Amino acid sequence: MGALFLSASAAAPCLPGEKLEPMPAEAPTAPYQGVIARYRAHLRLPEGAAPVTLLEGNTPLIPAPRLGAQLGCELYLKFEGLNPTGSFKDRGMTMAMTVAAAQGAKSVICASTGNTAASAAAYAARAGLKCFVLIPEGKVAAGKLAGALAYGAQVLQVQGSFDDALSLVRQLTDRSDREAGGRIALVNSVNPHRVEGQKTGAFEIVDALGRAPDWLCLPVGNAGNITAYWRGFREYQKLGRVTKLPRMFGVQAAGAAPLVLGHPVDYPETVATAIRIGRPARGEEALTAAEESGGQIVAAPDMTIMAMQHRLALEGVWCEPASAAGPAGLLQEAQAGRLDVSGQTVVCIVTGHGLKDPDAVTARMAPPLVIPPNLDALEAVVG
Ligand code: AN7
Repeated sequence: MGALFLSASAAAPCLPGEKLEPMPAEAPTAPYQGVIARYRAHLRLPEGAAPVTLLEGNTPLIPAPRLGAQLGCELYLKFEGLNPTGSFKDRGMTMAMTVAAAQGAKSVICASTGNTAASAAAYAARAGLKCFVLIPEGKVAAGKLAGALAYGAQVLQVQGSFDDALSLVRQLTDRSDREAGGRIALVNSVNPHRVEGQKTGAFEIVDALGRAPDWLCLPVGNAGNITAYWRGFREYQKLGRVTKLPRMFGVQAAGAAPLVLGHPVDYPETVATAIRIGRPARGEEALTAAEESGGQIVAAPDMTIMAMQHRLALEGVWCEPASAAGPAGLLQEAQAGRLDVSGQTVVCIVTGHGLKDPDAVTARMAPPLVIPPNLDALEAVVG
């Protein structure tokens, strides 16, 4: 399986004058078909369910040598922003939508800070299901809202937080399960199939590195992803694919850090709107993952998160603010002397693409210089 991942990057560019090797008559590996096809043996799915897929997963582990050098570690960014809808949510959504379709659901619904909404909308479109998404009014990044609309979901803005929206959809689907035979499927990460799909990220890391990293660092909002990764690593350990498990390092935004504070946050606030969540549905599981793995969950302030977003972009990886929270927390703890990752292998899950939230950059930068259309003006700037 790992060969598929490596072969994509193994092709060397052809130099001028160099002879081109003739193409092999047949492709050396079968075309990639998404995380269900690749990991079906490890996923709990109804037998015979036809995958609803957009070929999610198979994302690259990009080395980040400059930030790694500062931390004294071997640092990789698993760029989940390269999934079909621009975030890690697609790994779980292929599973949730496959099961919903197999079970005869007619529509799906979720609450979302944005990425789940865009992903649910795309996979529902693919499956031919109607999709409703509830988002906190005015608190969803432009690229996510546009995505949900583009894929044809019915978007509802709730006058409240993500937590209020999640509570609403849970009540609705509980009632539909009781009274209407579950015709409307809940596809938030409280849906067990979502976590099943998201654990494939852990499998890919082990398949690529040949072992688990020493630390796995990721942002924590509703806490589905940290739960999924921990499960994935543990399942691979049971199968003998890894001997040593990684420590899980979760990071919340300081203004939305219920797991660090030890109590729910009624009015979460952060520039990282994806993780603006005060009552994480899988909070207990996140705390268990951190504890069992010898890891930790910390909080990083917005300023630190935004500085890290900028920093990662200068290594060529532009992510949305929430995704920068992971490495921001890592660097913050290392610099404070509370964490030592020197000589270790660290993988940061870069959960969403920067294109999701362009305003996070443009609102903070001076607008680009305007020049008249003449060479003197250009030379005055470029030198
Ligand atoms: C980019 O889309 O909760 O801890 O509704 O979009 O598994 O919730 C998004 C969460 C991290 C946190 N990074 O993951 C939603 C939603 C990005 C995210 C998280 C989210 P979880």
